[in-house]
Amino acid sequence: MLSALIFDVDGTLADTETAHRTAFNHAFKEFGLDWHWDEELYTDLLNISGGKERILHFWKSSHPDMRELGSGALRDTVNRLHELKTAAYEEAVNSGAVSLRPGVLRLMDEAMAQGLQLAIATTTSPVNIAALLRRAIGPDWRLNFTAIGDASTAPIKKPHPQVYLQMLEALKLPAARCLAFEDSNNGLRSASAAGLATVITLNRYTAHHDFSGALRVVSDLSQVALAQLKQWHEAANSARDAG
Ligand code: XBP
Ligand code: MG
Repeated sequence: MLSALIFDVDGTLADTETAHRTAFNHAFKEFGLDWHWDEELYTDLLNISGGKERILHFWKSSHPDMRELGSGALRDTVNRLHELKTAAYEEAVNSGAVSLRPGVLRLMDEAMAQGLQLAIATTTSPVNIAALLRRAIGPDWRLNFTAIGDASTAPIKKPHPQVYLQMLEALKLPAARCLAFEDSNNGLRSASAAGLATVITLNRYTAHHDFSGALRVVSDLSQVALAQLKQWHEAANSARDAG
C-alpha cells in the first residue's frame, strides 16, 4: 500500500533554478569575481548536485592553472561565495520570486487527507526550503512533513542515495510503500538506488536528462491525482514482484 510521498525540492516542488542562478551571479559580483553563469552554462553545471560543489567544479574547470595559496583557502572562499548566494536566494524567495509548481500543493493536501506521510529529500540548504515552504504553506509548514533530508543531513549529494535512505529510515517504511518525485537524472538515480519508484516532473533545465527507469515522466503534477499515483505504484510493485 502506498503510505508516503517523498519530494525533491529544486525543479520539483518549485522551478527554483533561475532564482538560484541569479543568486550565484549576484554572489560572484558581490565578491568581485568576473564570473557569470548564463542559462546554457548553468544548465550544464546542474549535472553537479550542490551549490558549493558546483562552484568548486566551475572554478577548477575554468581555472585549471589555479594554485591554492593557503590550505583551506579554496574551501573558505567557496563557503563564503555560497553564503552570499544563499542570502541572495533567500531574499528573492521571500520577495515572491518563486512559487510552487502546478498540482504540488493540491497533491500534498490530498495525500495528507488520506493519511499518507510526506517527506522531503533535497540537495539544497535548509534555509532555502524554509523560505520556499513558509511562503507557500505558512509558518507551520514543517508540520506537514514527517522528515526533511537536505544538505545539512546528507553531505553526500545526489546521485548518491544517502538523502533518500535517511528519509526511508525516518518514515520507518520500506521503499516499496513510498513514491519519490524528482526532476533530474541525478535525482532519479539517487531515489532508484534507494529502491524507490520515481515520478519525474520535467522542467526546462532538466527536460533533456535521461529518465530511463522512471515510473512516469510528466510535464507537471497538475493532472496527477492521488488515485492515479496509487494505480501506478501498485502496477510498479506487481511488476517488480512478478520479476
Ligand atoms: C538541486 C541542487 C541544489 C540547487 C542549489 O537540489 O543541486 O544544489 O541547485 O541549492 P535538489 P544550494 O536536490 O532539490 O534538486 O546552493 O543550496 O545547493
Ligand atoms: Mg531537483
